[in-house]
Amino acid sequence: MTMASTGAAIKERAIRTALELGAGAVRVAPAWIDAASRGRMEAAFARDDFATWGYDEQYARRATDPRTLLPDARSVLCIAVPYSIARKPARDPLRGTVSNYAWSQDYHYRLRALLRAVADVINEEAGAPVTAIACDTRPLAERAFAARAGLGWIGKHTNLIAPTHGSFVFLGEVVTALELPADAPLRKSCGSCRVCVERCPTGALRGDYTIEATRCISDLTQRTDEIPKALRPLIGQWVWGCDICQLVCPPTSLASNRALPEWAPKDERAAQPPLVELLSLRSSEFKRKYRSTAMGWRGAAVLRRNAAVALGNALDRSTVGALTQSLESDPHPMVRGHVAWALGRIGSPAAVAALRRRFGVERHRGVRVEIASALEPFT
Ligand code: B12
Ligand code: SF4
Ligand code: SF4
Repeated sequence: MTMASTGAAIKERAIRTALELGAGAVRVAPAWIDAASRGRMEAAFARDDFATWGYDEQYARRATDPRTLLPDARSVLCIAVPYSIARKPARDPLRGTVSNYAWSQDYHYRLRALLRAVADVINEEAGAPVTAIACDTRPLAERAFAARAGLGWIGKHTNLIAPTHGSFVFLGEVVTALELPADAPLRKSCGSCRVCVERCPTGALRGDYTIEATRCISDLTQRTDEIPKALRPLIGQWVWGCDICQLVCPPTSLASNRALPEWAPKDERAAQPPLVELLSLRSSEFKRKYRSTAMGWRGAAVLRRNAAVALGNALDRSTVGALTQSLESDPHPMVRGHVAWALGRIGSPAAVAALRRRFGVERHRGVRVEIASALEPFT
């Protein structure tokens, strides 16, 4: 057997394994340095598009060179795992909305198991460890390599769109020292479509295939500090992630291939949690309900803060009691600050009275500033 046919046979076996374990598509990119993506990344970081992520030139260099993960890398097996489950959301402003990437078990567990199984097959064929795996958390420009492998194309919403699956696919990679036959990139783009750009509530998408990530609701709901005040009203009911630009995207809404049932929310509350309950989420309950999901990444206080913002957008006076309770007793100043904002938005006499009462006793400087600003229209 020649080296090339050996590579082809290993590739075929690796693909078969991945597909059997729930992958939707698998393709191979050569592990050369991706200079074009490096340039795009450096430009994005210089614009401060990713300020919340602390990415810098060094990250761009590392993420575009698979040898960061495996010193003798030759090929990157790129894998797309579909996770979209069709679901009719309940129309209830007192329920939050969770992105469909986060409403079942944390995808890192499933993807890593799949990637390890594929890596094992390659190692077994090679008779030695010749692989490294990556999914999300390691420095690798996953979408760029997936696009180069022809797994899909990068849309104006900056997600990779896979033919027949759309963009609701997770990406994972097996980097290997073996030379596997590479696939060609697709010759596709969004053309003149701009639907996602027009429908993004925060104006995060520029329309030139770049994103100001610090404006993206997905980023806003995951950050661990204060959400900029001007952006809070634009978040609507999202309490974790955001799917709007993908839900409106024609190649995704028309995609024929859907995910396995294991990606469905475990119940309705996982996809649309009642906001008043989420506002009082304590650590023990958080561990039980959210620790094993992608919503568990940033802790309970972040989810309570997000519930406060969504309640401030729901503008429902029946929630003033719960918000007042939270303003008086939430142990986290960030949560009390966002609750103050929500009460100011509702602006009913009871909400204003609660804000004034708390201003008299609140000691945290940041929370006092939030309360004062919430009371401004009423003074
Ligand atoms: C930081 C991060 C975020 C940030 C920033 C998002 C962003 N657009 O970069 C925030 C928190 C906003 C985010 C949100 C989401 N994320 Co995220 N995120 C990441 C992470 C960890 C790093 C991305 C990164 O380095 N960004 C910096 C930019 C400059 O680089 P890049 O996007 O990787 O690549 C760009 C260049 O390479 C260039 N490029 C390369 N080749 C080409 C070719 C052409 C022709 C063009 C035009 C451009 C181009 O364009 C790319 C897109 O801008 C990746 C995992 C990873 N390690 O890659 C997941 C990842 C990108 N996220 C993912 C997901 C699922 C999401 C959400 C959908 C979750 C949600 N529903 O809330 C949203 C989508 C929001 C959006 N519109 O992008 C998936 C995307 C899967 C897919 N189909 O594309 C990834 C790959 C995780 C995974 N392993 O599955 N995410
Ligand atoms: S995920 Fe939401 S906020 Fe982020 S770019 Fe898409 S539509 Fe805009
Ligand atoms: S909505 Fe249109 S412009 Fe946006 S990613 Fe989809 S096809 Fe491209």
